[in-house]
Amino acid sequence: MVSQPTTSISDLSPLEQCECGDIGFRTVPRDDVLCRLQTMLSANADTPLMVGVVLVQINQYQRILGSYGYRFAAMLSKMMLKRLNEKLPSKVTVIPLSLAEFVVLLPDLKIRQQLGLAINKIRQIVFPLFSVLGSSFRVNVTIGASYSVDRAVQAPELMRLADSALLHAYDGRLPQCIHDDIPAEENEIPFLALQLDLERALAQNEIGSVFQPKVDVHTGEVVGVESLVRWTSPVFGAIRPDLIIATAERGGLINDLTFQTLNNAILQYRRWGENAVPIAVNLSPEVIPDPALMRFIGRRNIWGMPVEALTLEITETAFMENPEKAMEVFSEFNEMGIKLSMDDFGTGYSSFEYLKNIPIQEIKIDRAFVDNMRNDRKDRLIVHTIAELAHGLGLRVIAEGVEDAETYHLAMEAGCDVVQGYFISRPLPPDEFVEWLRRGDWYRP
Ligand code: G
Ligand code: G
Ligand code: MN
Repeated sequence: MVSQPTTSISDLSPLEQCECGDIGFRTVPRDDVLCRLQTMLSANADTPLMVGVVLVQINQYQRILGSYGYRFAAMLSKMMLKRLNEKLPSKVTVIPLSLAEFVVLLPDLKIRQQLGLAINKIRQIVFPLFSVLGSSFRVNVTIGASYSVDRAVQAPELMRLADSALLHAYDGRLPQCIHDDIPAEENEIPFLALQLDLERALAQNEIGSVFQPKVDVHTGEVVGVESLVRWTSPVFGAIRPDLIIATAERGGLINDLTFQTLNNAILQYRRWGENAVPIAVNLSPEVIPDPALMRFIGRRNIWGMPVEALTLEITETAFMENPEKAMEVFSEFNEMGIKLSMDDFGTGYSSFEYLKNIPIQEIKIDRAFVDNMRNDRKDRLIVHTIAELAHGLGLRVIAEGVEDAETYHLAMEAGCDVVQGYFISRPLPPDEFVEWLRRGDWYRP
């Protein structure tokens, strides 16, 4: 008689002893996924069929873990895996990469649209409530996908494309993304390398500023300039300003960038001497709560530029992300004598409550409204109404994005005080600004 081996509780590992023990959710290493993927790609080699990779990530999984614990979270993941397996066609492979991430491999796509349909199907499957330990749950997912458009693509690259699509979705706060939706230049410039080069450029003072004039609509007099960041990376070429800002924000470099743009402004102001005009600098919402920046701006003696000549432009959205903090910081700026301007007005969600109390001196109406005044009576009405409201509150009104004489006059009729845009001038390098000022040939009504 063969004696059965018996296991006593003391033989078990601590994990197995604990009552939450094994939920039976096994993740698969990426290496194994790549093997499966490569097999699918090889199987299609002599056919026109393509392979699709769909990464499905549960949003805020850390919140589920932190609020309900591992056991609960793992049961949810297990239910989701089960649903996907049951509801997707059997030729489709669903693999759990982690508790929060699944990869769905589609072996035989005929056209790209099928990938989109598969993504919709996955959303439909995931959407209905999950019931875990007596509680109902809605799971939200972010999806990144790729497919073998390029017939020669290998599994690791196809997987990377899906990962980069998922990243793009997160960065853009999109629900989903397929790799060929990503703008080409974003694929060409790897974020981490760009971040490193930006860090170096900041250390070496390579970030430049250009200046776009603002003129009084009635007199045509230059009342100031807006400084706009410019940078040509020696490695990647000219980088769009919004990409510079996004890279700086994500890479923890935004404070340095702000110091540099403020420094550029101060330096230029001094160099312009008798031609100097007030300068507006854009402030990223990320730097608003930074005490070091506040101290820097507050140290009047290092300026060599009267504080009164500085305006800070902050977008309406930035104001509203943290209104209390914004209110506090802006009051401090105000006490220092610095002017504040609410940028891109009309596109965010400011409440009248804040508009009433926030210590700003100026509103810049978003160019989307300004630009469209020529074509649309409603946009004229919006600009007119914003101007009237702003004047009632004692604020100056700027129309940005004025591109022709007609818009200039419409802005004037709508009651705007100042105009800015290509029609007056493009943003100018510092030396050209002085020349432009000397020539004095910009439009006057
Ligand atoms: O010229 P333009 O393409 O430069 O600018 C694009 C966007 O980038 C604008 O919305 C502008 O507000 C923003 N921007 C330009 N320069 C700066 C800067 O120095 N700091 C911040 N935070 N934003 C800037
Ligand atoms: O968001 P902010 O106001 O800071 O944006 C300034 C941006 O608008 C810069 O990118 C600048 O180059 C751009 N810009 C300035 N004048 C015009 C214009 O007349 N038309 C268009 N389309 N863009 C303009
Ligand atoms: Mn601006």
